[in-house]
Amino acid sequence: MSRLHILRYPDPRLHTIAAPVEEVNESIRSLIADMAETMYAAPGVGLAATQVNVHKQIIVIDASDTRDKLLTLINPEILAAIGVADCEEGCLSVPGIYEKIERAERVVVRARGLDGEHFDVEAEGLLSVCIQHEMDHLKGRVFVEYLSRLKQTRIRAKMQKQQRQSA
Ligand code: K2U
Ligand code: ZN
Repeated sequence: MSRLHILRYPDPRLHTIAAPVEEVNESIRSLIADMAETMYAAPGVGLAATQVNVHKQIIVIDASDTRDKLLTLINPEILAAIGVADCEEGCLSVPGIYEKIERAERVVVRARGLDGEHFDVEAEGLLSVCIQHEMDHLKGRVFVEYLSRLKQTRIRAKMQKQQRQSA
């Protein structure tokens, strides 16, 4: 396994739309293992393949307190979105920025797992928010794009300054 580089906003590659996974094979499972290692090391609660510059519909999430319950979602689709909730969000691609975003309170998601079989997840709370956040990544959308133009401009400038300082 290896840790992968996480793209930083406003990298244009974060706006790529991910393609469906055709076959859940060893190559996909190896990528998922690397994504999980990268997520745990960050540390983060979730990670989308888009963030590591792989444009396939793959998400890894571990919203457990014990950090030992990895959820893998391949080709996820939302079957139902219920209610409305505001939750503070962050993003490994936008370090140091935390903002309240309005999301569905609960979601029902259908996806393929590591075995390639379909399964459904009913999620609420942090898991629900994270699933919606990660599925946005697969659509090429970063959470800061829900904010005002002024906030987006300030965040973009802050990220570009961080990039210059770490170069
Ligand atoms: O996509 C990512 O960069 C991973 C996010 C997932 C996430 C976003 C919003 C709410 C929960 C999870 C990272 O885990 S950011 C770290 C974090 C965790 C909990 C709450 C806020 C930020
Ligand atoms: Zn994110």
